[in-house]
Amino acid sequence: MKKRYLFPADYMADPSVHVFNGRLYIYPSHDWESENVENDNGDQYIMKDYHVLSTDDVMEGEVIDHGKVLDLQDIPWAGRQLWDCDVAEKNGKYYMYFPMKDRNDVFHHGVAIADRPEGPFIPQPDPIRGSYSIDMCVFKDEGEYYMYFGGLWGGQLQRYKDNKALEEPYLPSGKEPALPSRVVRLSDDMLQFAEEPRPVVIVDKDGKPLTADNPYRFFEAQWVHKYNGKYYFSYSTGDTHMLCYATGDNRFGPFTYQGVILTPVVGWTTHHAIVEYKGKWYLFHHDSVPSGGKSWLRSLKVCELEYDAEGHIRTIEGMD
Ligand code: FUB
Repeated sequence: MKKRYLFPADYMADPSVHVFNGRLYIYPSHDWESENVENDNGDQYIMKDYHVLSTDDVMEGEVIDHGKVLDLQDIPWAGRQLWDCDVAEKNGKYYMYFPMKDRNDVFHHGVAIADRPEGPFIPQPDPIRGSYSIDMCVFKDEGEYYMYFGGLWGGQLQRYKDNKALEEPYLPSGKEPALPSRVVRLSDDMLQFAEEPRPVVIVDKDGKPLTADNPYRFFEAQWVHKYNGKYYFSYSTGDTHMLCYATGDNRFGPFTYQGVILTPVVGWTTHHAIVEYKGKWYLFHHDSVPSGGKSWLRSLKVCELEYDAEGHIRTIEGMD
């Protein structure tokens, strides 16, 4: 299968991808060389700004870097670490949602606004009220906008239960239900949550929630798309290093586990977006091959994604 490194000039990761005005826009994290020892808290991911990339030909065309569109030092509540962002368009304005640690090292979600998909994005003064954890995907469905979010370990999801901060983090183990991703409807002005976030439960073929010891359970990097009327919820399994997916009949789930989209890549993290462009489906993701395996220096990659006649996604080899 043909694959392509999209932007060899720099280390970028965590692609969120959308088609705006007929052009394909990529909103990645911008990786930085880090002196930190690699740890489970993700301290090696010290990103400080965002760039926007775009193209009109995914496998062959020129990928344009529109430059720096948001800088950590311009965000009033900034602490550190700009991780995976996403962008949505409403009424001609473009809203970038990004996770960042505040000065107490707690992740919240910021919003920054632009007049064009390629930015620049101007940050709001404060984070979204009640926001927590990382890795947002904003999905437009029937005229409303929904944000999916959450990530374990360094992503801090284990610090919350029922949308409240816990005194002590709690990570389920063994046969306990795995920690779920979250979904929330955004307010009409796109700047706040319109309701309390709800859990996104992934169940097996018997309708039982995947358990914490299941290697295919949710960890981080959620993405949602629709294919043939079905909702596809895809995600990274984190410490088992796969991209997997589950399907459902509505945006809130539960989603039934279906299979592996991408087997492990070189590097610890795996993270993706699935998008249709000019009649073909693509998997955008990253790996650490060009940096010689440094997990904090990742490179954007793309390949075609295929479904079988029943709508199952064909598994792609991560090491190819
Ligand atoms: O890029 C930092 C973190 O690494 C992301 O938020 C995760 O999804 C993982 O890719």
